[in-house]
Amino acid sequence: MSGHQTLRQFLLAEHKQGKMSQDMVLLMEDIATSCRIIAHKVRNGAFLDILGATETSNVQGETQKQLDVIADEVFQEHCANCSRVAALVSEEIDEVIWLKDAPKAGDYLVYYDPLDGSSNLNVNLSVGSIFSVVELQEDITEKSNEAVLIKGAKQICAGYSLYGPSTSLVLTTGHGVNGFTHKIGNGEFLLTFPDMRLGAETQEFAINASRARKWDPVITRYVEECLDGKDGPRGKTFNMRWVASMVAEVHRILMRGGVFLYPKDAGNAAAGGKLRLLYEANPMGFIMEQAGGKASTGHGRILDVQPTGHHQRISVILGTAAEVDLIDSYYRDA
Ligand code: AHM
Ligand code: MG
Repeated sequence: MSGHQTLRQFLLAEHKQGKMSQDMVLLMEDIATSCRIIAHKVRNGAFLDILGATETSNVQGETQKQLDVIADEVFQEHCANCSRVAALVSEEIDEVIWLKDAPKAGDYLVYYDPLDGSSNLNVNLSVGSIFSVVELQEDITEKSNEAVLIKGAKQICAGYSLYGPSTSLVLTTGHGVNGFTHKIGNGEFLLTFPDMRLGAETQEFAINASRARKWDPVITRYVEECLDGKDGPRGKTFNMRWVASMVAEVHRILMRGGVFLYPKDAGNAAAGGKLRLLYEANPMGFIMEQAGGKASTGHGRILDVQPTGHHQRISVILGTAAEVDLIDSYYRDA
């Protein structure tokens, strides 16, 4: 016995306390299985010769890695096990995949990015999977792509798995955030980081600084003030990190605080930003809020944005609440 609660023990305890349905327990176990399988494939990718690009691109025009496609198949196969799942909405698939003939209110929609940060694969840096679950708000008569455009505030579960030095699984069902680590040997996810919380303050930020010439004046002001150090308006020295893997950045922020920015800028404004609302911004926003942080577009709470397309992109600023509030206030003043 390691003394750590297993994922199954944790899920069953949450179910007993009325914090999640039995169907959600099953779905979470299927998602955890998907993440275990993807972790195994990522770690053996060089031997299986699957680290490179495919001949295809996804609907957003991005070249897909072989592992993007493989990870998507793993999610599709396992999430379909839970009979309450009405549809799967994947970053890698053009159209919504409807699994039920007559989807009803209360059925689950599962949104996921099966392998986020996949440009890191062939240099052996951290990647991850992100997922989110929403209940259908009403019975569906027409199984269209528009039927899955539900605000992030309606999420009943979100999480990610980080394929780093160890494999983490971090979850929220709206009752705080809990982190599990995959134990090599018995293959179980064990609760190693219960009740993850963000501190009130931070001295660390994350942004792709190579885009500085494209930033709007608010982002430029915020970053310059961080870089000004002790003698500047912030009165303290900031550190900067950029992994180019959102799952890794969010995990670092959950562990030691910080703020992550992928704003809309002059280079990505036509698309609405870089990161996807349904697969990246909403689940990570929900996790941040549940850990005491915030997630904003700069002009309002990400979870309150009404989606207009299932592959929609959006400006993302998330992490320690005081920093997100400060950036929001700069946008109000601009
Ligand atoms: P992806 O879903 O195509 O992998 O793109 C999302 C990733 C995020 O994980 C990361 O924050 C960002 O793209 C990195 O972008 P950049 O290459 O501009 O650093
Ligand atoms: Mg991706």
